[in-house]
Amino acid sequence: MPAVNYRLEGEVAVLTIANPPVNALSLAVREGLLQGLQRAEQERAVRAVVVTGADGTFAAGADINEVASGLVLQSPITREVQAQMEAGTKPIVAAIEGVALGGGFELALACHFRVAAASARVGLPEVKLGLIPGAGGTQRFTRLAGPQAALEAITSGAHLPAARALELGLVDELAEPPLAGALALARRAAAEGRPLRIASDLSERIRDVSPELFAAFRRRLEPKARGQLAPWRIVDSIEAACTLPKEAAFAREREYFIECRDSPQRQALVHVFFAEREARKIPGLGAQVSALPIRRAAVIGAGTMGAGIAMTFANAGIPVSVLELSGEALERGLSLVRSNYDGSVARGSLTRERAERALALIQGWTGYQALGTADIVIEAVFEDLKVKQQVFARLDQEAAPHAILATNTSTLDIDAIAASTSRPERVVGTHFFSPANVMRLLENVRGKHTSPQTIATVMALARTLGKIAVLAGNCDGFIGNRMLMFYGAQAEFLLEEGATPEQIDRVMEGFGFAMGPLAVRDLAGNDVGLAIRKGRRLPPDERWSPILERLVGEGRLGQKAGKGFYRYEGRTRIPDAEVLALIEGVSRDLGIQRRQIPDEEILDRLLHPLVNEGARVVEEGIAIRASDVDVVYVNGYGFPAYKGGPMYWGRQAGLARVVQTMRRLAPTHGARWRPAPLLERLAASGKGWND
Ligand code: 3H9
Repeated sequence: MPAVNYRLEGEVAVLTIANPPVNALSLAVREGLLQGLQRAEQERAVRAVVVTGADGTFAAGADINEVASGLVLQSPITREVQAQMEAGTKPIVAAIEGVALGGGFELALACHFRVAAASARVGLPEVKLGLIPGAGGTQRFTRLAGPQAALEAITSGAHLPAARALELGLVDELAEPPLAGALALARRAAAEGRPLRIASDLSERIRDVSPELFAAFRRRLEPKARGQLAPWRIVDSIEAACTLPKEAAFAREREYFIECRDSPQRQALVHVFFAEREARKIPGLGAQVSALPIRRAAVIGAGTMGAGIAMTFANAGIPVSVLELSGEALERGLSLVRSNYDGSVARGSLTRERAERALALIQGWTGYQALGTADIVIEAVFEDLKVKQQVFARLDQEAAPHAILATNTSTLDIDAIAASTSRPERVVGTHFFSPANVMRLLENVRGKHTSPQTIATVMALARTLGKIAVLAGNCDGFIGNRMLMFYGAQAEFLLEEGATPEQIDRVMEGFGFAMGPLAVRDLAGNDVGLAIRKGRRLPPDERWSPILERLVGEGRLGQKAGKGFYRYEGRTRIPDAEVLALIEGVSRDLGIQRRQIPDEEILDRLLHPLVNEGARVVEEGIAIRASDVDVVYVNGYGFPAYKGGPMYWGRQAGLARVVQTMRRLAPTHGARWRPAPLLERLAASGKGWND
C-alpha cells in the first residue's frame, strides 16, 4: 500500500493518507501528498482535490519519532506540501474523520476548505510535547479563529470537538460521512468557480488586536505555565501573527519551533508521551489473554474516594452501584457526587445534560443486593486491613462468580486481602488518586495469585475510564507511596536541620511541583498523614521526625483547621512564627544545631531518595520498567512532566550524584537509605535505565 493513495471520484482527485496506526506525516506521506497534489494540478480532467485519511482518522501529526530525532527533516517537509496547496489553482478540501492533530491539522488548515464528521476532534496539541506547531499552525489558526481562541486552544493543546471547530470557523461544514460532504463541497466549489480561501492570507481577525489581550493572557498563563518554554513561545508566535507581516510572522513561528524542538523540556515530554504508551504493555500477557467486558460496576464506600470512583465510571457511561452501610452515609456520598457535578456545570466544563446523564448511571444502595450484576466491585472503605478483609469475605459471597474484586488500598497487602476470598485470582488492586474523577493515574496492583485475565481487564478498564494505568507489584505503598515516604520524611528532617516550610515548598514549587510537600501535607490533613505513618512499621535503624505529631497535638491539622505547617486565610497560606518555634523546639530537643540549608541541598535531598527508591522498585520488579515510575509520578504526584519524571530526571541530573547523596544520608538515616544496587551499578558504568 502506498502511504498516500491517489484515486479519482469523477472530476475530484482523492488523496488518502494511509500510514497506520495514526497516519502520522512521515517522509513517505509527505512525498505522496506532494506528488498527488502536483499530479492533480496537472491532470486536466481533475477539477478539485479532497485530502483524507484511511482507517477512520485524518492524521495525528508529525511523526514524533522523526521530530524527536532532532535531525533536519528530509524534504519535502510539511511546509512544502502546504506551499503546493496554496499555490494550486483547484479547490482542495480536507475530509476529517477521527482526529486531525498537530501537523495533521496544520495540513488541513492549509486546504481551502474543511469538512469534518461530528465525532471528529481537531487541535494543535504540540505544547504537550514541549513543542509549538511548526507548520504554520499558530498562524493559520489565528487568522481563521482569532487570537483569543488560538491562545486558549494552542497553549492548552486541547482537542476541539468538530462542533466547536465549526463555531470557531476552523471547519466549514459537518457531514456524515465527511468524505461525501467533502466531495460535494469540492464539486460545488469547482463548478461555481468559488474563490479559493487561503487561511494564511486572511487578515480580518488579526487586524487591530489590542496588545492588552496578550498581556492579560500572559498574566493568566503564569500560574499554569511557570517554568515552561513552549506555552510562552506559542503566545509570542500568535502575537507575531497579529503584529508582523505574514512572512516574518511565519518565520518567527519556525524559529520558536526549532528553539522548543531542541530544548530539554521537549525531550522530557516526548519521553513521557512514549512512557505512557509503553506502560500499557505487560510482558507475558499475550494477545490470547482477553479482558473481561465491564458492563456494570459497584463501589463499596461512598466517602470522597468512593464517590469519585463512582463518578469516573458514570462519566465513561458505565452504570455503577454505590454501597454504604447506613442511609445517612450513602446520602452524604451521593450529595457529594451531585455537588461535584453541579460545580462542573457551573464552571462550564460539563453540560447540564451530560451531568444528568452521568448522575442517572449512579445508584445508591444500603445493602449488598446490587452486587450480583456487577462485573467489577471496587472497595473504597477505611484503610484498615481487618476491615478490608471482612468486606472482601462478604464480597466473595455476594458478587457474581465471574466478578473481579478490586481494592482501592494505597498501601495494604493485596495478598492478605485476597486470602479472605475463595477467588484470589480475581482480586487486584486498583489504586485511584484523589480526586478520583479528575486524576489521570490508576495504579493497578497485582497480587501473587492475580490472573492474567484480571490484569488485562483492569488495564483495559483504565483506558475506558480515560485513565493512564501502570501495573505495580505488591509491596508496602506499591510504586508511588513507597517512594513518597522517603521524599516526605526528608522534608521534615530538613526542617529539623534548619529549613523552613516556606523555603522547602518554594524550592519544590520552583522545580515545577504544583505544591511543595508541606503544603500538600496541610491539604491532605496532618492527622491523616500521621495515622498512615502510625500504621507503618519502621525498621529499627530509622525514625520519624516528631514534627508531624507535635503539629497534630496542637490541633494544626492542616487547611481544614485553618492551620498546619502554615496559617491559612481561606486557601492562602501564611508562614507562621508559631510553627517555626515548634520546629526549633524539636531541633533543640534532638540536639540538632540549626543551619542555613542551601536550596540545592533541599532539591537533592528530596529528589535523590525518590530516584534511589525508584531504582529499588525497578530492581525488585515492583515496577516493570523505570519509565513506569515516571508515569506514576507525573500523573499521580504532580512531578512536572516537562522534567520527565524522577527516573528520567535522575538520569539527566547524573546517577552518580544521586549515589553520592545517598551515601551521605545512609549513616544517619538507616540502611534503606543506602544507594540501591542497581543505581550503583548504573552510576559506575555510566549507563541509563534501559541500556
Ligand atoms: C507535530 O505534529 C509537530 C508539527 O507541528 C511539526 C510540523 C509538521 N507519531 O496514543 P495511542 C503511536 S508533533 C508517531 O496509543 P490512541 C503511539 O506511540 C505531533 N507515533 O492511540 C502508539 O504506538 P504503540 C502532534 C505516534 O487511540 C500508537 O501510535 N500530535 C503518533 O489512544 C497508537 O497511539 C500529537 O501530539 C505520532 N504523532 O490515541 C498527537 N501518535 O502502539 C499524538 C501516536 O507502538 N497522538 N503514535 O505504543 C495522540 O494524541 C494519540 O496517539 C491519538 C490516538 C489521539 C492520535
